[in-house]
Parts: sequence; C-alpha cells; structure tokens
Amino acid sequence: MKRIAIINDLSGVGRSSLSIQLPVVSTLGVTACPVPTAILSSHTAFQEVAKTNFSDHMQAYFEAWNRNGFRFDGILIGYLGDEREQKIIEEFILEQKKRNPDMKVILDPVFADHGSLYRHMTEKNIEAMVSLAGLADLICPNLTEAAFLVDYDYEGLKETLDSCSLDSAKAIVFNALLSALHHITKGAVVITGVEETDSDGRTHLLNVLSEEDGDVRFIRTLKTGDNRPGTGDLFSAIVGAKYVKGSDMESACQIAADFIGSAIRHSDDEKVPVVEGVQFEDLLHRL
Ligand code: PXL
Repeated sequence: MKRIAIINDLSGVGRSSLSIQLPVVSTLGVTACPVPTAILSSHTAFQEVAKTNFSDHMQAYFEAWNRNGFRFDGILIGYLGDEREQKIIEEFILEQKKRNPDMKVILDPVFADHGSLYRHMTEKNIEAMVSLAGLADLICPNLTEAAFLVDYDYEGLKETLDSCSLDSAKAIVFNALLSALHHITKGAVVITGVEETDSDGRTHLLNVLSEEDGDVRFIRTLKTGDNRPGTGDLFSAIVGAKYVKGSDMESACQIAADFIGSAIRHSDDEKVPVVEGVQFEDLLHRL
C-alpha cells in the first residue's frame, strides 16, 4: 500500500487539516502518517483559540522516522505552525527523495482566503511557502494564496476575473498568474475553489489546472451553499492521495471538486454551522 506523510496542524474542532485529511486519505486506500505542525483547540475562524507549535519537536520526529528507515510515496504539506518548520521539512523532503526518487510532494500553502491572511500568519509564512513550492510536484493554492505567493493584487485580480464572461478571456488572465506561479515551482499548479457566477445567476466553484506553463484547464462544480472552512484541505487530501496512486491530475481534480460540492450541499441540508466546516463523515463511502 502507498504511504503519505501528512504535515499539517491538528485542530480539535471545526473539521480542518489533519482531522479531515487522515480519514479521507485512509478511505482512498493510502496509509496516512501524520506530522502535526501545531496543535490548536480549533481552527482559527473560531473566536477563542489555544495554539501550541510543534516546531521545536519536528526535527527529532523526522530524524527518528529516517533512522527507522521509513520511506514514503508522498508528502502532503498544509498549515505550518511557524516559518522555522520550512527548513526542517525541506531537509526531510530531500532525504526522502534520495530514498524514493518517485516520491511526490504536494503543497497546499495554507495561509489565507477571501483576500486576507489567516490569524497568526505573517509575511514570513508566505516566504516559507514560496521556498517549499520550489520542491513541490503539485501546489494547490486558493486564489488569495496564489496572488500572495507571486505578489499580485488580489482585489484587482478578482475584479478582472469577475468582468470576464468567456472562458477564453478568463484563460488569458489565469495564464499570466499561472506563468508567475510556474516560476516558483517546477510542479503542476491547481488554483482551487474560485467562485464564479454564470449568466443564469448560478454559482460555480472553478478549479484551474496547469501542468506546465501555457497549459490551462478549467474544472467546475456547481456550488449551492455557503463558503465553509476545510474545503481546501479536502481538495489537497483527495488529489494528493489519487496522484500518489497514479491517477491523472484532471480526473483527480474533478473527483475532489464533485465531492466537495456535494459535501457543501449536504452540510447545508443538515444545517451544520458554517464555522464547523463540511459534514463529510457520512459521505466518505462515495470516494
Ligand atoms: O482549513 C484551513 C485551515 C487549516 N488550519 C488552520 C486554520 C485553517 C483555516 O482557517 O485556521 C489552523
């Protein structure tokens, strides 16, 4: 069975990061090995949060893994406790690449959404993510993170995209952004969960896939429901597990997008408070 190290925070309440990626990756038939970057009482959209970083312990954790001879087929990276973790993770990646040159690195640079940085995030976290992107085979930022990573003005970008009704016009705008992102990574890029409204007033979530500079493909799913935390974590877990198992990128993205669309609808039907994320537990069997 394939094995992925999942480097992400452990948040007690709110369905984000490790709490949802572990069951999703396991359901997809891949062994999930957690590396907590921080332990939080809940994700940071709740008012009261107690946070403890794992940065001081991460090196010993990886060294013990390496000394045991553990070898991974993939490394999935999400939220960092602080920027010091970047170097430690990079050393782990380089060591594991020596052991398995086919190992895939999937980076979901979790630090912002809807135009703003998450609480506790600084410029240094962004620099850490840019550095990690240099070692990734796939990065999956949302639109805000994509803009921050390459120093684009998010509001201007969003406005331009909203004014494009044709896919051909959108593709030109995305191509410029993707080209900048391809300068910071040699890997593929998926910009996730970009909201758009069609001429009938329906909202779609658009995922923009680019495996190399100049390539741009749109993957859509109908969105009927609220914006909920944790959808990016679900996306990277599904695409990461499928990618490591050898699936092509486009169908992995489509499966992830469809799953997230139905999980959002289901959460609304079940009247789950938005801050508690998506109720995915009783849908796992669909993966
Ligand atoms: O789902 C993204 C995420 C991950 N980890 C933490 C968060 C968030 C989003 O708010 O706060 C701690």
